[in-house]
Amino acid sequence: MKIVTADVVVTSPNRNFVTLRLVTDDGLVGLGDATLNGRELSVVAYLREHVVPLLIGTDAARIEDTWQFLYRSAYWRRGPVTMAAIASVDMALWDIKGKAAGMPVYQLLGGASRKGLMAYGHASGADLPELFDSIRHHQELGYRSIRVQTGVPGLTKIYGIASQSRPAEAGAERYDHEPAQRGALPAEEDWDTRSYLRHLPGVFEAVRHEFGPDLPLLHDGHHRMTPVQAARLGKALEPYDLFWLEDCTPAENQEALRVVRQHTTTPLAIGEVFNTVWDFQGLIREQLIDYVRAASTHFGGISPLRKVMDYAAQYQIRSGFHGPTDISPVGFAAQLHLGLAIHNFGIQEYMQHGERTNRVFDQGMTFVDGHLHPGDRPGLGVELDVDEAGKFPYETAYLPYNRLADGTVHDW
Ligand code: GCO
Ligand code: MG
Repeated sequence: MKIVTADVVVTSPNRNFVTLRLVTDDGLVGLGDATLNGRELSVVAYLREHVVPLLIGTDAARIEDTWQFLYRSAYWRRGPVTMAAIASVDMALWDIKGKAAGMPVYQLLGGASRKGLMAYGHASGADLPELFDSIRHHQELGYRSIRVQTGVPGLTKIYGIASQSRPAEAGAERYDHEPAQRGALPAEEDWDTRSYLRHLPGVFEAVRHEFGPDLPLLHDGHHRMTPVQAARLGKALEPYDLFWLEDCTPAENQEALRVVRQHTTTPLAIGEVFNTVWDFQGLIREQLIDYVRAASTHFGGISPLRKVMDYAAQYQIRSGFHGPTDISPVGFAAQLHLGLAIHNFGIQEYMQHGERTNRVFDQGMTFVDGHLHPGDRPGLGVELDVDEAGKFPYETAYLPYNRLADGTVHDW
């Protein structure tokens, strides 16, 4: 089972995606996601110039060996570009192995540990009425767990507030209700942590009052607070029983979480910008987090994500894999298979891709009563329509960034 073709497919149906497509000499096709939002073409170059030539002629059955070869032979380890490239190879090889065995990948990972994966959606609103409407809309879409992001008085454009509180009705032309936007330059947003900290607890109080104690609620701090600010927020939100507070401080400084932990029992999730097992090692060992937020796409694929989840299991730390629309249907499927198989699954973020994306990628997964399932097609269960993909060439798109009122650049 040798790899005879390795193509890097770049397409921008509702947003940019980079997909590695491997073909074996017996005609099996494997797909892997290599999308790095806002920096997509760097991974394309890494794959085309440095990885594809190494893959041709190699044995597609050797997933772990290929992973170790790509990781160790580069000498320059880690980093989002390298790990997204390796992730796409790892996923494509799992896809091929599943197809060769005639089984969905979750069966190869040990079989299903549950019937389906609880998913959360992104509700947001500039004010309370808009936010409530968005939460109801997500409930109508089938979500049983909701992330809550809200406008802050005095700030005009901030992270996580969709221009439409009912994104599914925004039409196929939208840029997948995510913050990145097509255009030559990144958009500038504003930020003020004191206003945010004053405003947010009242929002959660109102949401709990309106929707009751049962609904799991999540919030993303998007790396914006100092350790002591994050500690204060976690404490202030305790009465509203959050499922998690995500990325409360910038993820580079892991010691910050020790300070946060000393002050609050609000569960913490971190890791969407991490790219190796090593980034989680101390956080897991010291029990500074409750949920692993990595995405298979940015983490080197299914194989290393499995390893970190097995380590996390020893500390009762669960998964909360990153699932915005910048994870392609292929990367998303990869983590659904893993989430179904591991014992310590927690929750799965699920933003829905646009209609054009779903024409390029035919997905085998289902979403029923708030729960996802990867489906039972052999492999990952996603097919790529290469002709359809070719209709949507790459378009420059950047994530926004933040400035404070005095002009200082802040974490976005
Ligand atoms: C999330 C994330 C995303 C990121 C995006 C960046 O929790 O889903 O924070 O919204 O901002 O993936 O590319
Ligand atoms: Mg996040």
